[in-house]
Amino acid sequence: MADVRHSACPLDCPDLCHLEVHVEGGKVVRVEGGDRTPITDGFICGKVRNIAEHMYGEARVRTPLIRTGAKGAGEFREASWDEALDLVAARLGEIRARDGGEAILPYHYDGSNGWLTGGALAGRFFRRLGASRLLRTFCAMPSKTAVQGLYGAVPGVALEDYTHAKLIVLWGVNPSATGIHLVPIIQRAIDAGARLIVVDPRRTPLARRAHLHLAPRPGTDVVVALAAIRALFANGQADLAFLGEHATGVVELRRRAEPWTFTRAAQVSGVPATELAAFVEEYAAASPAVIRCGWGLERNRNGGSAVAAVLALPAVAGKFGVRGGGYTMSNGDARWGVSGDAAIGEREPGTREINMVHLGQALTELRDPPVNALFVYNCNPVATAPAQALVERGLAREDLFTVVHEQVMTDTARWADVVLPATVFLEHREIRRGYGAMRLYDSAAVATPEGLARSNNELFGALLDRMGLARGGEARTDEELASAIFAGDRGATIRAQLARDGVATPIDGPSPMLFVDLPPGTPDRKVNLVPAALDAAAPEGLYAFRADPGTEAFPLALISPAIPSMVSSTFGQLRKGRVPLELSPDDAAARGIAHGDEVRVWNERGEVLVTAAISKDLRPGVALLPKGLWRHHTANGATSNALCPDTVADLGGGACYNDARVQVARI
Ligand SMILES: Nc1nc2c(c(=O)[nH]1)N[C@H]1C(S)=C(S)[C@@H](COP(=O)(O)OP(=O)(O)OC[C@H]3O[C@@H](n4cnc5c(=O)[nH]c(N)nc54)[C@H](O)[C@@H]3O)O[C@H]1N2
Ligand SMILES: Nc1nc2c(c(=O)[nH]1)N[C@H]1C(S)=C(S)[C@@H](COP(=O)(O)OP(=O)(O)OC[C@H]3O[C@@H](n4cnc5c(=O)[nH]c(N)nc54)[C@H](O)[C@@H]3O)O[C@H]1N2
Ligand code: SF4
Ligand SMILES: [Mo]
Repeated sequence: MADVRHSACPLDCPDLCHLEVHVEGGKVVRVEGGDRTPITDGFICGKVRNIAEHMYGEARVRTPLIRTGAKGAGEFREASWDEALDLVAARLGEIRARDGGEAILPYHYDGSNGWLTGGALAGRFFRRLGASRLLRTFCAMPSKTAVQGLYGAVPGVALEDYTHAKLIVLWGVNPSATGIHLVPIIQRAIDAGARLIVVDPRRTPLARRAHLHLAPRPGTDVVVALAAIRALFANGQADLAFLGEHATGVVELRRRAEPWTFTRAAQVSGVPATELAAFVEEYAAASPAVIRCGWGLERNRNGGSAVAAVLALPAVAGKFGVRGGGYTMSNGDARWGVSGDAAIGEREPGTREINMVHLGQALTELRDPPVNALFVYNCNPVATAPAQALVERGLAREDLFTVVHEQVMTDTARWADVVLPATVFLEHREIRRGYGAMRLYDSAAVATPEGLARSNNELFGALLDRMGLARGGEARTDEELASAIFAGDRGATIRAQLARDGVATPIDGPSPMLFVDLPPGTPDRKVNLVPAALDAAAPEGLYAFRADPGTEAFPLALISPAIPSMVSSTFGQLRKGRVPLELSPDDAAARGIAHGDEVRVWNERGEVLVTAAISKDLRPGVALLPKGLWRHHTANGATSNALCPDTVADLGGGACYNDARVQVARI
């Protein structure tokens, strides 16, 4: 008989599901959705339902491994933890003594990591080493910078409140793949009479159900949103009373929107002027109206300005103050009153900062000191960083010492000198709060670690000891780290909620309303429509439109959105077979390409060999190869990331994956 144990899913997904995990003899046999939140509502995605295949599959790393073959060949011998840790500590110690701490680069993102495995002892270890600091920009930096500039660190409309909306706008977001629990909520709203508008260069599953679908050229959302703002003012549909009381920068925003007539915006975005007008009419008339802003629109040169302009819409049109009205971006900024940073226990040093987008450059060009040790955890950069060929050139350096702490043998781990086996979240304790669902869980380990796998804190705790960086009396065990996070009255309240309900809610409750339950988090408690700091940070000022990077040689915009069967690159080892490049019928015909043809996709950075799939869902000028693919998904082992530039967005140093411009030909 299987035991049923409770957990929560900390994968990089907005929904943060409550899980019921069926465990037999310490092993996970099946996972089902729980009912501790209305969002999970008893169901979960297939990836986590079948996570046993990931945990116990042949790709799982079960012991420490030391490289025996050439760099990147993926040939290793098994080793004990003692041998592997001695080697890692010795090499890091040598490099630090010779070149300084900054020659060591920790490289990490957010695969399935909350407050215990995301920072904590890893943060303490690299801070005390004096390592280079990583600017974590793969995702959400332009949008976070924009939303915090306009509204401060506040949550948006709760996903469960979408049932109250009369109009739902999905802007650069594809919940059918990336946050499936919003789909039935939207359907309930539609059944109750709500309208649905989708803004996306391709016809997503929900765009098929939408009453209006605007399909802008990638990277032109700022223009679409500014044209809507201009029209709202010009038509007398702006809520001047709300703006007068609650906003600054109104005149300046209006001035910046002024050039974007529907005609001009249509030329740039490819969205017909009639559709722009229809959007404004529907948006102005409906209340409650909510915009669910996603991340598809931020991954380009104009991403920060685009998100800012989209999020200015509910202020201009006066959509706040009613349940189900306003916007949702990331709800990671709900007020918890406690923070994972408390577990790090070491101040950030003033060492150099390296934008993770520039990994390839950092490994091949950086001097004084060069990066001579790379320590990867919670991340799979060969599959997820831009400029893939440059990244691999860097990883091939004989004089680079690379350590990868991983659950499975990823394309990145294959390049390592030492691979260390990591636990899966069901094998360790994790504390995580959602960035869609406004909930927090503290989930104990429910399964026995596979093989010799160790959690991030076990690994970095051992390295703190081995390198003489530990200090007596500081928090080290998961329970001590959790106590540091939950210190104080607020922490005690959360712990009491967790003990009673198994899930906790923010200070402002599970579905706080901006302007009703809490004001904006800006210094003046108003919406700052043109925040000075953002305006100074953006190279051509906030709300500037920078032209398409396409050229005559590389005219097609290659977008790389998320797919249902993986989370970024996670679970890619389970997805067998090749993944096709999707082309619009027009672009395929212009190149004499038929469905199923072998094609070459290339630009000045690299090439990918794949089969073509003709998709009527794509607008002309746009091609699609998903994010997170592994080498085995294409014929030549390169993926969309081989074609992605390592340029950065206008705000937050964000990655510009969707600025890849390519050519395609039959082979
Ligand atoms: N199954 C699954 N779930 C996931 C993930 C996953 O990989 N798989 N990833 C997780 C992560 S890390 C994140 S950040 C979120 C992302 O969640 P989403 O934002 O929903 O995901 P994306 O696929 O990046 O982009 C959404 C949509 O943006 C569109 N798009 C691309 N360029 C533009 C543009 O310039 N303008 C507009 N308006 N739309 C554009 C794409 O066609 C796509 O349909 O999902 C999370 N959930
Ligand atoms: N072309 C293209 N590329 C993209 C994007 C795009 O739009 N286009 N989008 C980007 C986005 S939205 C994101 S968020 C990034 C994600 O980039 P990554 O964070 O690199 O992607 P993940 O697949 O989430 O990789 C996380 C890895 O960490 C491992 N892991 C999980 N938990 C643990 C743990 O507790 N300990 C250790 N040591 N390892 C663990 C997993 O096994 C997995 O291999 O990718 C980006 N890449
Ligand atoms: S990946 Fe998302 S939908 Fe799937 S179980 Fe985790 S939180 Fe739920
Ligand atoms: Mo992401």
